[in-house]
Amino acid sequence: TATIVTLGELMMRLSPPRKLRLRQATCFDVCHGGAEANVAVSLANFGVVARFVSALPDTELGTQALMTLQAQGVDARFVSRSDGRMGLYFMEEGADYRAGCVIYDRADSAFTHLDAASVDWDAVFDGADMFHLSGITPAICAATRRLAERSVAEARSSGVPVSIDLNYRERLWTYGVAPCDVLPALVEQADTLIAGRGDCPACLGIDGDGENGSDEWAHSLGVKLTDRFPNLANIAITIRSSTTAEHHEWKAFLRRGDNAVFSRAYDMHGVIDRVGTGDAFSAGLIYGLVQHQDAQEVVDFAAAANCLKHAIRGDANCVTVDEVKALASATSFGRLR
Ligand code: KDG
Repeated sequence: TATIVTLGELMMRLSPPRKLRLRQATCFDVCHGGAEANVAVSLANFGVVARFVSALPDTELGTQALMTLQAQGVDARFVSRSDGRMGLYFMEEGADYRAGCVIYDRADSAFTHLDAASVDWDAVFDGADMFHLSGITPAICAATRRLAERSVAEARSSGVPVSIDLNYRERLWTYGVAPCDVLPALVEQADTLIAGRGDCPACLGIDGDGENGSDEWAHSLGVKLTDRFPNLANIAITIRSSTTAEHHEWKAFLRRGDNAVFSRAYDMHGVIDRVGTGDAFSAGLIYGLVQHQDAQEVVDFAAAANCLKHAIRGDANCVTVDEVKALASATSFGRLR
């Protein structure tokens, strides 16, 4: 079975129940999330080995977070326990035309104290088929940027292909560098790039031609990215047309060598939780790639995984390969029920 390594921060998420606004809340629903951790949980649910590298505080909150990873079957042997606090984020769910919002409370988290020199990189990448990182990790602070850079370099020197999801979060990147100062050098070393429709202009200074989100735009963006980053074997772009917090259309584009394909477009109604849908896509894409599926199968599997995540509360996609395949191959379906 395949082994995928991911590295990133796992936070505790606190959200008011029943779509209450934060200012109305008298209690919070608790779960855990973080882009690369979400990918690991999703991959563990697909039955592959998902090895997560991180640091959690040596407190009960850290123990609780670690137990949620272990309960989902993630290989957490490389999650160290250290000084620093549990990173938190507060999430107000959107409803209809009211957008949701996220408030980070993660400064000085244990993850920001993770010293790259203390990680046994040879053991981390032993037997690994792919390493996945997102643009969130280098966005947090200078220390996590160094950690991200080191992890990619270590993966490369171990011969492990690298996947990067740009995952642009405008509100991170507050330590004096811009995404364009950091991410292109990481993408140069990657085999697989995953980007939302607004990510490439913001993170790489590259945009497609034509109307943003159109098929023509996606094709031209794929060509420009291939020209700029010739090592990229796979370029995936996710395209969400937002209407309201609970309804949008979504599809994905994958360029693999000269082969460029789209998934079907999903019409999403009654969205339960949109957080982590991009990570669900990344996990589906990685799963398809390591299973040697062809380009159309890969993008269809990843898109169906993304679609199912919209119907799952919490950051991570707790669905099986069979459930994803059933949706990917369904010839007729309506709303998520
Ligand atoms: O992709 C989902 C993430 O945004 C969420 O899990 C929280 O990692 C997170 C972040 O930094 O926003």
